[in-house]
Amino acid sequence: MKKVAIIMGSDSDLPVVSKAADTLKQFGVPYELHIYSAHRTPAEAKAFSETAREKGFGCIIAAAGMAAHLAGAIAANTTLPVIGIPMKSKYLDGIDALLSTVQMPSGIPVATVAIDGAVNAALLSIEILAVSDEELSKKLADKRASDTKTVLEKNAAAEKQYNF
Ligand code: RP5
Repeated sequence: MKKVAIIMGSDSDLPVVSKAADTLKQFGVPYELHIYSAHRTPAEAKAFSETAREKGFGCIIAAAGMAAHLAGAIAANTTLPVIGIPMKSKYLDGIDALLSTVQMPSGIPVATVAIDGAVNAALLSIEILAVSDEELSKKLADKRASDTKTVLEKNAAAEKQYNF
């Protein structure tokens, strides 16, 4: 199976981004996690992107906050699919990172998830790998069914408590 890379701009992103790692683990998808910054360690971020395909990665998740150029800088150096997570920061609530990540120029796509959307980033990366992996695709369908069941159970409990 192809691996997923999780790259983040700072260790301060870890508490949120580790949820992407947890999700990949739940699905049995191999991953690597690295802290590389587009601004503070641009050489490492570039080298990783340029060699990711030959190292067996199928998708890259890139999380960054503030002037968040990491996902775009990675996408500029690979044709692997790149998923950007805009991270919330204390000044502008993540709107700065959202706009920096999502507004890519034509030709260099970044699939941007919600602010702090680490779980969805992981799920999207799994969906990308599952295009050519039946077993993974079945796991995704099972998870959807189980999530739906949970919500319907909550609905039943709420209806029972509040409706008369
Ligand atoms: C970004 O700047 C990082 O991704 C992080 O979200 C933000 C702040 O980084 P620290 O100053 O906490 O290291 O590059």
